[in-house]
Amino acid sequence: MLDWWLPPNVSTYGQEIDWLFHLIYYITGVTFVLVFAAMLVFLIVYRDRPGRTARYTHGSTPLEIAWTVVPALILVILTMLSVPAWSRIKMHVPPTDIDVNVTAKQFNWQVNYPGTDTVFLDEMHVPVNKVIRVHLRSQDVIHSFFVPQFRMKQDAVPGREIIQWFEVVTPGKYEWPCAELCGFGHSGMRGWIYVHTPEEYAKWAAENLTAAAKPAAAKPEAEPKKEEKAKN
Ligand SMILES: [Cu+2]
Repeated sequence: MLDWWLPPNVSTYGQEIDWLFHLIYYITGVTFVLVFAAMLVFLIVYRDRPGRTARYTHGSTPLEIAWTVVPALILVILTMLSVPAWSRIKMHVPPTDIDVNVTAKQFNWQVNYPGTDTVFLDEMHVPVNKVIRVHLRSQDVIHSFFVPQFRMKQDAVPGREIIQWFEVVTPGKYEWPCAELCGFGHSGMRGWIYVHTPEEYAKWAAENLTAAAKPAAAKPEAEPKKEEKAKN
């Protein structure tokens, strides 16, 4: 079935985002209908007819004040309604012991877990029902970390480390595209985030994040060599 509306939310803070999204969507939707209905009425009522002459007007001051103040008030109210969610989601990170380093580059997500040297390309593994603190960097241009089901989108900016977080309540495999046009291969820049049950995650971590697993993790090293060749 074609999924034409928002993808299902699996994040602890998704509902707060969706509520604001729907509120803004309905306000703009109603405004859109009213504006177009008024436009059509005016087109018909004031159409050119024989014998009709133009009437010059300087407009209506009360009307102009009204249509300036009402949208301004709506924007101020929307801002005030957004502040709690913005503050909770973007300005604070809940306490957690799970950190993941993500360094974006043209055109991959490079994922590293503190305490290990392993770099995973385009895949992240995390446990369900845990706050995941992401340390987001970029090594070249601006990229954007986007997981629609997590309701999370954050630019990765060269020269900055941006800390964001998410907590997922449903295990699964989630698509992880780059949402900022970042160059020729942008459309192919995507990864997958695997959200595991605690047992599955423990098993994955034991196999991939322990000292014994390190030799197996040579996968990403082929990548820089390829680039050097391409430059020559
Ligand atoms: Cu990108």
